[in-house]
Formats: sequence, C-alpha cells, structure tokens
Amino acid sequence: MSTSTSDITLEELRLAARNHALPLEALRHPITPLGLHYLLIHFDIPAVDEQSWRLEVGGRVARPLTLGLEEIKERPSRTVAVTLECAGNGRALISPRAVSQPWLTEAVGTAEWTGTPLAPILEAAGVAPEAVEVVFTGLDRGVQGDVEQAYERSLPLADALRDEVLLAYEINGQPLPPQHGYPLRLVVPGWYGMTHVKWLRSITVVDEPFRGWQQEVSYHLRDSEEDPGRPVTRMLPRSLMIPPGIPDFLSRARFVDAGPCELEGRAWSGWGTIERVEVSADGGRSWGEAILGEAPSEFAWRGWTYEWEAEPGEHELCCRAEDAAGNAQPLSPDWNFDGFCNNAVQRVRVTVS
Ligand SMILES: Nc1nc2c(c(=O)[nH]1)N[C@H]1C(S)=C(S)[C@@H](COP(=O)(O)O)O[C@H]1N2
Ligand SMILES: [Mo]
Repeated sequence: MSTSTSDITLEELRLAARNHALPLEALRHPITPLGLHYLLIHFDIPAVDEQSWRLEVGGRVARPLTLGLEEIKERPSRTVAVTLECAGNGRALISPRAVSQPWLTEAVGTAEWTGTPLAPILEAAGVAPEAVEVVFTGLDRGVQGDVEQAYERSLPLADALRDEVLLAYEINGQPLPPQHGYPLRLVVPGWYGMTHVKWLRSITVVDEPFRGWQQEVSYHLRDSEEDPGRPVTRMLPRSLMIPPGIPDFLSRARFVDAGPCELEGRAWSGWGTIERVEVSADGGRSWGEAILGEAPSEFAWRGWTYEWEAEPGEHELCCRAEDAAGNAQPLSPDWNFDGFCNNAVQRVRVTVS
C-alpha cells in the first residue's frame, strides 16, 4: 500500500463511489434504513446460485457439516441490533494517508441482523481439542497486496463461541441484499467491520493461527510496511452528530439561525457502554456534557442530545465519546501506516446568523 499527502486520486474516488458512507442526517434513525447503511466491498459482489449454495463447516471437527439456507433458517433464530463501523473510517483525514478507501468519519451503520447463533453449529460439528481459531471464507475473490485470495478472516475460538456471534440471513427484517452478503454473513457484535465476513462459503476450524492476507498483513496498526504491528479487533469509541441547519452544496459547511439549537447524534464503542458524550462549539477548547439516550441493544450506538445556544458568528462544532472501559476519542488522529482506527473527533463548520 502506498501513502499520499496530495489530493484524492481517481483510484480512491472509484473506490469511494462503489463503497458509500452513511449520510450524516441518517443518524436520526436508531436503526439505519436499508440502503443508507455504509458499504465496503473489497473485490466484486459475487454471483450466488441460490439452488447450489451450501455452507461447509469443516477442518478440525469430528463431524463436518454441509448446510443449505433452509436448514440454517430452521435453526433457532435471534435478532440483534448491531453497530458496524469500518476499521478504515477516518482514513482520509490522516496525513500522510494510506491510498485505499478514503473514508471521512461516517463509515458506520446500525442494522437489526437476524440469524442463527454460530456456537451451537460448531458444537454440532464437534470442535477438536487442538483447535485454536475459526476461519470464515467468502465467495468473493480478488487481488490485494499482489496476492490472489478469497476474502477470509479468522477469529480466536473463544471469540467465535461467544453467544452474540451470528450467522445472519436477514437485515432489518429483509433477506440480505447482494451488497450486504446474500445469502449468509458473519456478525460479530463489537468488532470492526472486516470481521463480519459476507457471502459466507465455508467455516473452517484450524489448529494454528490463520495467516491469510486480510488477517496477517492487513488490519494491523503498524508504523511502516515492514512492521508486523498489532491486530485491529474491537471498535474504539466514536460519536457523530447530525450537522445542524442547512448545508452549502459543495463545502457541506452549515448555516444555522441564531438561538437555541438542539444538536443530536449517536455514539458507540466495541469495548463497553458509552458513558459520556461531550460537545464543543469552539473547536475543542471548551466542552459541555450531552444528555445520553437509549441504545437499541447493548451492541448498538447510543443516542445523545445537546442544547446549543447558537450565537452569531463562525463556529466549529465537535463531539467526543468515552466508554465504560475509559477509552476516549482524541482531538487529533493517532497516525498508523494503513490509516486504521482513526476515531479523532468529528468537526463541523457552522455559520450562525
Ligand atoms: N466476503 C467479504 N466480507 C466482507 C468484506 C468483503 O470485501 N468481502 N468487507 C468487510 C469490511 S472491510 C467491512 S467494513 C464490512 C462492511 O459490511 P457492509 O458492507 O455490510 O456494511 O464487511 C466486511 N466483510
Ligand atoms: Mo472495512
């Protein structure tokens, strides 16, 4: 991967046009309407033949399984609201930036995923005592880092066996649409987006750490291309606000009438409940406490509101969140080679008149 300090390239623009973010005004919905949830597709959306599609569960198991979609749907089902965020969210706001999907701050969405818990399927297959990880393989293929590959990621066995991990076949009460992983995807509440493998083809129990490209090379916090780095796992806290007032078409700068203005947004973390959201109207010099609202589930973002007295002039609105584990958003990004996990505060320019 190369880095750049110059303008966004045509290649980055092409990726950005394929993979869209959440329009910030859609933060008003606790559950993101289908079509407004962000998207990230590394390669192409694969063609799926509904008749012949099967999920293979194998590797270090006593009884390998082959499951059709109807068999999976007949198993116990659960619906849970989960906030998903891409690990590359914020990448375009870091300098120098990694040349990849150039997200700003809004690669996020919250959906109600319906599926069947993974753990009982692994139990039915009989995980061998020497098992250490579970590998999830998608139907999509491509080339990244000069390596031809299927999109595949692993989870440590203990994480794969957690109650909340689902094999999902519905989003917001609808069958998965092609872009979100039809017919079946993994949902791992609390973890960054790359974990939630779409278009699942196989689940393989392995007895040594998986070394696929998306696991071993990518999704690490590293200082240079040579640094092995630390793996990216759960989502750091982040808060976003619905930009108030009306936008300028091109700059997206906002125009707000003077007087009381209720700011509203959502905040989430994969490390624990959001315990505090603060708002600044002066670019982060002074802060006031927002009022926290409900979360659709323990794995989903929490609403917040803040009464701002908008005084005539130029302002920079910011918001920042802190979770129960004491993680908080920084005022400026922590740089890493690939531009992962940039949860620096959102900044919104507002003219009040
Ligand atoms: N098979 C497969 N699964 C995948 C991906 C992919 O390219 N192929 N992208 C991952 C990444 S990086 C993210 S952020 C999420 C995005 O999920 P969404 O498009 O449903 O929002 O899917 C993950 N699962
Ligand atoms: Mo992602």
